[in-house]
Amino acid sequence: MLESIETTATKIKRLEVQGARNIAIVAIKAMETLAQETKAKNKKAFLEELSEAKEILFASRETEPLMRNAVRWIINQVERGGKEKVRDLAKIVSLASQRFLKNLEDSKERIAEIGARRIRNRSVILTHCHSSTVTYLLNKARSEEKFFRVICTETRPIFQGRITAKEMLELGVDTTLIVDSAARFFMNQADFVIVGADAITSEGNVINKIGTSMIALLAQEARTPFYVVSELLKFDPATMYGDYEKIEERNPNEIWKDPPENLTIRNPAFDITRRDFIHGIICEEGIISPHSVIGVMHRKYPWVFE
Ligand code: RUB
Repeated sequence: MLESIETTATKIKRLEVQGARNIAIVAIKAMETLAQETKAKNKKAFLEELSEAKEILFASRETEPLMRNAVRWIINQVERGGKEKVRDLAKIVSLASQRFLKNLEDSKERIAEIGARRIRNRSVILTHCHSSTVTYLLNKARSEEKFFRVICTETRPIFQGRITAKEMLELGVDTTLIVDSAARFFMNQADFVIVGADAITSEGNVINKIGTSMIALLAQEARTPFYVVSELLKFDPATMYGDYEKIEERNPNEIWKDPPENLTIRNPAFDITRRDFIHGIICEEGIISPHSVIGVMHRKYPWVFE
């Protein structure tokens, strides 16, 4: 019965689906499919199925609180919906999924609107990895007839920067691809840096693709503003109660396919950028300081803390 969930989790693990938003979206859709196809006979069995699905999805990638918040919220809606029949419970999953997806879409639109205002004609923007939120924002700026230049890092080990570069070229944006280690060399040309996020902690630190914190560090040294674009629901409530965000460590094969014996290769997928290096977080509530994330979360999404 959990076939759709298993298939989705495998796709996420293998990086056939990439980026925090896309991961959350496919996970939500898999929950919906599960609810449509369930053979559970009663509420208890249905809730057990949802809980098993949750565990499988959570294990697919460790550093993805947006997906976790979405799945948890959907299950909460079912538990609190006051319904008993499986058919009605499945309907709740469907409605909750649609609502969450709509909120994600609205947030993306709002973030793009706000962020695009920061981009002027002839702005030069440096970005790292591939974030669908960043590229949507740049798409928005482009649709406002702004001409700007984008510098993309290639993003070792698996080159997500090439995806960004291709998307930018399709938009007709003047695009330059650089190796990750050339970021300092080009930083003085950039008016600002924009990157996405996988997670935001209660202290306002941001977790994103490995290399992001290095870029933030050198952006500060070059006095180049460093912005993060992120839906607020990438906030991880567990960090508030002392847990550290887990950093996924991936297969060393991604770095070197046939390495010499006895070589230790480490391949963390993400790193943590301290809030002091972040000029602002561009989110659905506006451009906010990393320090204020927790307050904004309490106001806008209080259920996250339950
Ligand atoms: C992708 C990555 C992206 C964030 C944000 O890493 O770090 O910057 O996930 O993306 P990976 P989005 O390729 O390992 O998934 O804005 O699309 O949520």
